Amino acid sequence: MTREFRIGMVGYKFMGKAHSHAFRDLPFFFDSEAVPVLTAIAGRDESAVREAARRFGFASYETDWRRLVERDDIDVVDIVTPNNMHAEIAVAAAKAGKHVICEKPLAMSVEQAEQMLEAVQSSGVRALICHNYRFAPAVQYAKRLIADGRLGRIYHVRAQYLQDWVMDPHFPLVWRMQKSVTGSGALGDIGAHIVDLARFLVGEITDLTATLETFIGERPLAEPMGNQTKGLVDVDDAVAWLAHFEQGALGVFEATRFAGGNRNGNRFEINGEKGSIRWDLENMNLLQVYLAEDEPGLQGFRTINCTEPHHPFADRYWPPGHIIGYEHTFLNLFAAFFQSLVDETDCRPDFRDGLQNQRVLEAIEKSAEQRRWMDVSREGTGNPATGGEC
Ligand code: SOE
Repeated sequence: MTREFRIGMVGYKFMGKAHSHAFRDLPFFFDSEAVPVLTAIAGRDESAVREAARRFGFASYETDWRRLVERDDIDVVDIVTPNNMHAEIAVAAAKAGKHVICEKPLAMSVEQAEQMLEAVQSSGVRALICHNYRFAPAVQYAKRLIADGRLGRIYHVRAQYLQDWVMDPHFPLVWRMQKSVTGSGALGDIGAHIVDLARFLVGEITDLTATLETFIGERPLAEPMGNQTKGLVDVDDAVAWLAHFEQGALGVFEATRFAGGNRNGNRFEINGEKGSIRWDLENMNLLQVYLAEDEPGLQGFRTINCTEPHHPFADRYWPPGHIIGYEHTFLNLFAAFFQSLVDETDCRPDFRDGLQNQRVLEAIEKSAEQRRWMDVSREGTGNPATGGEC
């Protein structure tokens, strides 16, 4: 017996395309009883959103997201807008009794993230935050190795997210570089991903010290306003931070849009007492594994192609060696979410993960501003780790 979940999407650019593709391809690979139905898509520009509806396969479109959220033929609202719209849409959707899917970072602040979680919890709906990289099979297998104790006690988490798409000073001031729209720069856009991977694989971060950097402070406006042709970049181009984990590991993190030659270099290496693992999104099916127990002549990192029957999600796709891609991380993420709706169980990462992620981001910003270690509390924003202030 199939359960249809009627999708109302708000937004239609990069993530709109990735999500729509995943919804449409799910039935090819997941014989779940949950079937997403592309019912409506909303955007302010009527010609653009009508074209998106046609290309992505939505049955209808709206030019006002509020109308979409109120429609009684929508079960799930999928938010793929710039970050400054996430909170208002998610709260309205939850209050209208819709389940919510929201792109990362969850919100513009911890306060907004708390309001979004509260709206979801009080409405009894379920809400997913799209940290899709957790659902790369190699990352899921890394989690299994760590959880099974194959690395033993974890000493180090080393995570980077390296991009280079805005290194040209003539690249215009797009929304991902305007604080009023995005909240933060590389920090929330790609730093949020490595925060989530570290939390998923090793656990919670207790305190940190950080620095933010903006390399190019002024950029051409995409559309000049009168005689104003340039605008200020008021967000970070790069961020680096050190962190302690609740279970005792030491974290070294870096996220930047100025690492020339790295197009989407989301990477981690985790070192434990019994072994180490390495993963790189740009070779997403591969996991490098070092096990200290290997005989002396075989010591070193081995490269595993996570497409064997034993590997997560492998049975959903192709025979061994037939690799899958970036877009399939969204299929795996959404398949888990829709199954949780059918089974009425929790699906992570949910808005609790989004809120905790937002707390780490806010602690990073406060640490950089105050040039000191900051606690990452479970209840609020980061507090100075020294002096016992609370
Ligand atoms: C741009 O930096 C971007 O599209 C991010 O917004 C995504 O979250 C990341 O997965 C890829 O790069």
